[in-house]
Amino acid sequence: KKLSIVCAPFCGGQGKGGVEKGPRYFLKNGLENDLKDLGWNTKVESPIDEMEIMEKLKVHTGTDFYKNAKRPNLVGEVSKKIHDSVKEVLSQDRFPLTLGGDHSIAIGTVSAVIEKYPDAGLLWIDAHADINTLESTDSGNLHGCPVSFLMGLNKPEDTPTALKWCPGTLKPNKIAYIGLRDVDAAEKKIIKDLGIAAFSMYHVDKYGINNVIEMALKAIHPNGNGPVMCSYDVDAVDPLFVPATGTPVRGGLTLRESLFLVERLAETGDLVGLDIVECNPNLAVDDIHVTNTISAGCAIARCALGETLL
Ligand code: DIR
Ligand code: MN
Ligand code: MN
Ligand code: MN
Repeated sequence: KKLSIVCAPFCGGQGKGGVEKGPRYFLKNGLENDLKDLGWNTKVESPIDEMEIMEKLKVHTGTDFYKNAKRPNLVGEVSKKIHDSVKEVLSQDRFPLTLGGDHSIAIGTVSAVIEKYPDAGLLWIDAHADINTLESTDSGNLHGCPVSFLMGLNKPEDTPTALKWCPGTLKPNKIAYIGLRDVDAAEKKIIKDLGIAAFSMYHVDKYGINNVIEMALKAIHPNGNGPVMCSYDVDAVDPLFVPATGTPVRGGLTLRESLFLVERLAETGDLVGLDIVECNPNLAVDDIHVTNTISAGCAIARCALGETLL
């Protein structure tokens, strides 16, 4: 059991500073040792230089646009570095646990996992669908767009140069969403038209979290098992438990539901990669909010990587 924690301290996929502090806070909370205690041989990778990126952010903000999408070239550059790091980690037969940063970094992590495991299914756990295209995005924030790049939904002639490296091979029948409750009209249309499996909070309430995760796994691997990549946006969890995040939406997963999901994934033995993104300590109103948010994020990592209650 070997894993690498890939630090992705990047905030350029959205507008709120502080989300780049995620990896530092997770590590300060003792995550690496906790994973060692679970029997993992651990390493920490830092493929992007946080100081350098924060400097570049100043230059790119206000100059780097594609239509109304903000900082596409910086997002492209950073996500490529994350991609290369995750690929290297996978080539060493280590499990990639990537700590964001905002969700735009998943362009790098998910594409790298798919290159290693072409039949991998993607579980996207999030209040948001993050499937806006450069055409459909209202906010212009690229953390709302990674799935469209992973799927190749943006026309090649419409793709910013620095994002052209992303293969865009993810098929609609290889994605399942869990936790959705704030989906843009254009995103709803894309999800419907492509027939993507999407379990909103309505479905969690209707069927229960246990049935929802089974249905989601069935959707990406109809014949049973197969590699699963999980990209976990902590805003899927209700802001009561995870308040320090950029775009909180009430009515989310309970803390137990959010952990049950990954406990079940660990149990399948099929998990091949995990991202935990969008923890922003700057957005907490007090220290308890920081602690709650970071400890929930760390618990998601531990449960996905084998921690059990008994
Ligand atoms: C919105 C919000 N759909 C957007 N997305 C967020 O900006 O495209 N994703 N917050 O995490
Ligand atoms: Mn590649
Ligand atoms: Mn989200
Ligand atoms: Mn997200």
